[in-house]
Amino acid sequence: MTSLDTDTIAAVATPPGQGGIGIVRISGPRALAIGETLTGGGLQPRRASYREFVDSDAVIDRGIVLYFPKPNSFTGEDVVELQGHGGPVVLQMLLGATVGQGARLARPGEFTERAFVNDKLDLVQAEAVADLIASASVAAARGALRSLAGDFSKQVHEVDQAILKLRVYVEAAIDFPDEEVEFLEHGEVHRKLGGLLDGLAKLQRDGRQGVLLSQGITVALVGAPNVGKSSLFNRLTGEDTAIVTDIPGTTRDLLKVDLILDGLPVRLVDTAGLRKTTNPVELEGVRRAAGEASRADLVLEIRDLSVPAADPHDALRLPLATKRILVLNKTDLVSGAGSRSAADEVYISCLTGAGFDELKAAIKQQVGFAGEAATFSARRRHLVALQSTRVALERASAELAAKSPGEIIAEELKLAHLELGSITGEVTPDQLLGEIFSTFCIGK
Ligand SMILES: Nc1nc2c(ncn2[C@@H]2O[C@H](COP(=O)(O)OP(=O)(O)OP(=O)(O)O)[C@@H](O)[C@H]2O)c(=O)[nH]1
Ligand SMILES: [Mg+2]
Repeated sequence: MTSLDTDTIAAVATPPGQGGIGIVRISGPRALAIGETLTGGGLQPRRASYREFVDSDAVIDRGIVLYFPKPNSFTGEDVVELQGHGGPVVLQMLLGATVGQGARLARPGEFTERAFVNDKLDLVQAEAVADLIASASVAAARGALRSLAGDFSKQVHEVDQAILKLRVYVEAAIDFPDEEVEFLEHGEVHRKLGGLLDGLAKLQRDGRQGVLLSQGITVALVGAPNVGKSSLFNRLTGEDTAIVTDIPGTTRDLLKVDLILDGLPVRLVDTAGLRKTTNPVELEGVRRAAGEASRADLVLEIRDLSVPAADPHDALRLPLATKRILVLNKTDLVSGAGSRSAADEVYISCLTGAGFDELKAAIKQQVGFAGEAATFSARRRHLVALQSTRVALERASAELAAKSPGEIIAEELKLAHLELGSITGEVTPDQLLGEIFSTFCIGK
């Protein structure tokens, strides 16, 4: 666990700009003394008092002061909140006054980091705080709240306990060498490992949903000029943002809009039509389009049904790993088209809106989004750790099948245990903690 300075930190906890109320938050051993100096003393735990906020005899503001004694506070330390008027100058004066009394300006996420260090939250819950603040949809906010409430941590903990039990079992076998072989061979370890891998598979599935829900996907619209990429962009976003003309090569810049597609956060990117060109501006557009296509989680490759298929030499060359859906546009111009949609091939008309429900369904299916059903928020970091846990458990299983010595199986189980522990922060290196908390906003 990280060792923390026991200094007192302060920050403006409300967003920058003007607002009805602005809050300065103080946490640490001197929080009460500083709060009392600025508000006249006599603060009662968890009681709101209306006070003047005074710095060196000058009244800065009037407002509510709250005092939460440790350990029953967000950070687990003494916390004082000064709730004044939400003007940037007033709040900076108030913050300056706390610093004048010995507080230090908090780093981003430092309040939540202290909550983690003081065991008020585990790492998954601390990350959920940031995800809740950043959530882009109602579903994402609900997911973050579930993680914050400990739903995800609980499931991780269950698998963690099962690995621990198995470790104890295997280590016991090693301690009784005469019985070791029998111990490991009579199928019990094999059965338990199988159960563990099943539990892990469920956690991985839920985790993937959680990542989709909280972090969303990038979808790039690519194709030859004039096929209707910008028309599709405008129809999906519901706004007339992109310029649409019948002149091939209209779009040059990348256009990006964030939208929520049935609960799935999507960053949609319109790109320049791909073709050979000598125009330097268009050339740069084509270069950016190709870059965007290779970075996106999903590519919608759009074709115009009303014109003959392009020369295969001009066909798009996307990295094989990129997921894609072939979108055949302008069905309104071709009689008989439009009823054969599949998960990776959809017929639409940007003019009439035909096929858009199928297109949305295909997007969700391609990225494996199961909908807004009860799930928690998760991060890619968690998925990586879950996968490493699986790899270690599978190695343990292979060693068991190969009748390897108990020590080797025990070692793999230990690795699996460490990987899983990094999710909730039981065995997370300080450097990773620094990275996680530095992405928070100041005052949280
Ligand atoms: N009839 C019909 N016309 C369409 C449809 N979709 C797009 N168009 C027309 O096709 C032309 C090109 O549309 P855009 O959306 O600008 O095509 P684009 O792929 O963005 O083209 P570039 O930006 O040049 O690469 C415009 O005249 C659109 O009105 C459709 O479904 N049906
Ligand atoms: Mg365009």
